[in-house]
Parts: sequence; structure tokens; C-alpha cells
Amino acid sequence: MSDMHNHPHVEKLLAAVRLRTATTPLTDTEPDLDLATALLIQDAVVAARVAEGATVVGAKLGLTSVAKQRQMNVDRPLYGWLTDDMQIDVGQALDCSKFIQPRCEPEIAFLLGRDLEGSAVTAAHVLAATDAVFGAVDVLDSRFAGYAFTLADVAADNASSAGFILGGTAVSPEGIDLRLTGCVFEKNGELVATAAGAAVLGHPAASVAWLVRELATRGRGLKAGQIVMSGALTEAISVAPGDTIVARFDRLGTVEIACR
Ligand code: 0L1
Ligand code: MG
Repeated sequence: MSDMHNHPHVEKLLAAVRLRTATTPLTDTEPDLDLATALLIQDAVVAARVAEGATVVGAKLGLTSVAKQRQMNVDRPLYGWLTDDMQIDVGQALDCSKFIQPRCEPEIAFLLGRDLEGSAVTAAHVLAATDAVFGAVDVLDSRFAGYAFTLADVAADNASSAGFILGGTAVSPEGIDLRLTGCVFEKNGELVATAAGAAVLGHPAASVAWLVRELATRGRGLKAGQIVMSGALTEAISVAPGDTIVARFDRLGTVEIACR
């Protein structure tokens, strides 16, 4: 991990964030970049944020819907890490000037009450280890122009992580079938998309379980107190100053974000 921190790909991604300017895919200069190396680049990008004072507060899954995987021509999800400086509080505006090309998508977030690790973790284990679930919105900001990338590029780019907003209602997952949790997603009062939790790898908790098993292959896990964004229920939409985004979830409340 540490031998990656001066790697040109890492520098390129960090510069894109710093300058708020999109860059070209890493695979333009290294077409054979593999996922394992991309994840080391991701580690170095996250470590650089931590070195600047940020704290890792959780993880996120991406490319969790069959539709998004088909669009990207991949057959698996990916993950990235969330830091405290990415969190946008309830009622706080999304400041577009901090991003390059922000997009929003509705997700179900998990707050873990217990550590989760190992290659045998299932959705049932995830639900048993979850203190609360939230309606949430993921803010993406690919560092690659026009969101044009390969799986390795986007993995290195920390799964396009840029921001996240948890709704104001923490709900116990007990007695809720998250597969059936409906979501109505609106932009500027217009309906953008509707979906249910099953859009996320069949069950949002199955998505978190996939992440835990995947992390286990690298000797890692998730910790009590961490947030996990389980993946998008719908497509992501571009946002700009003046836009208002509303994600209405059945039983999990409404998340509303004003963009400025
Ligand atoms: O949260 C996500 O699904 C991000 C995955 C990366 C793909 C994208 O940026 O659209
Ligand atoms: Mg997402």
C-alpha cells in the first residue's frame, strides 16, 4: 500500500480532486491495469485523505444493479471507502463548487452495531449486526471526464465516492423486508425513477454481505459504528446549482437536498 503513495496514478487522481478538474482514464496509459492493482491505488488515494485529516467512517458499494453492470459491461459490483469529510448533514446544501461533475442516487445505508468480517457472512449476519438503516443519497463525482472508465479505473477512483447524505430517520431493520422498500426519486419536483430495495443485488443486506466477503479476501472487514452505503436503487442523475433532489423511501423517510 505504502509503495503506491507516490505512484503517478495516485497523483493524477488526487490532482483531479484538488483542481476540481476531470482527468483521463488510468487505463489510457496502462490498458492492462488489473483490479488488484486498482484497489491498491484506491488504498493510497484514501490514505492521502486520511493523511490530510479525514477519518474513514464506512464503505460504499457501487455497480450493484444488473442494469448498471450491463451498462459498464461488468459482471460484479465494486466498493470504495467513505470519509467523514464526505458527509453532508440533513438540511445542509450540496455545494456543487466542491465537485467536478456531481451525480446523486438513492441508496439504503446501514449503521453497523457490530464488527463484520469473514468469508461466510450472509445477509442474515448483516441484518443481525445492523443497529439502524437509513434512506440515503450517494453523491458521485467521477474524476474521469464524462464518467467514462473501466472497472479498474473506477475502483482506483474509490468508486467515484464524493459525498453521502443520511436521512434524518434511523430505523431498526427488524420487521422490514428491505427488498420491498420502495423509493421515489425526484429532481426539481419531477419524477426521475422509482425502484425497490431488491434492485440492489436482490437485497441491500446481501450487497453488504458481498462486501464483507470481498474484504475478507484481503484480510479486512467492517467495524461497529461504520456506515455502509449498499448501492443505488435507481440510475444516478446529474445535479447543478439550483436543483433540488428528493428521495422518498417507504418506512425510511425522505431525504431532500438543495444544490447550490
Ligand atoms: O455508487 C456507485 O454506483 C458508483 C460506482 C461507480 C460508477 C459510477 O460512478 O457511476
Ligand atoms: Mg452509489
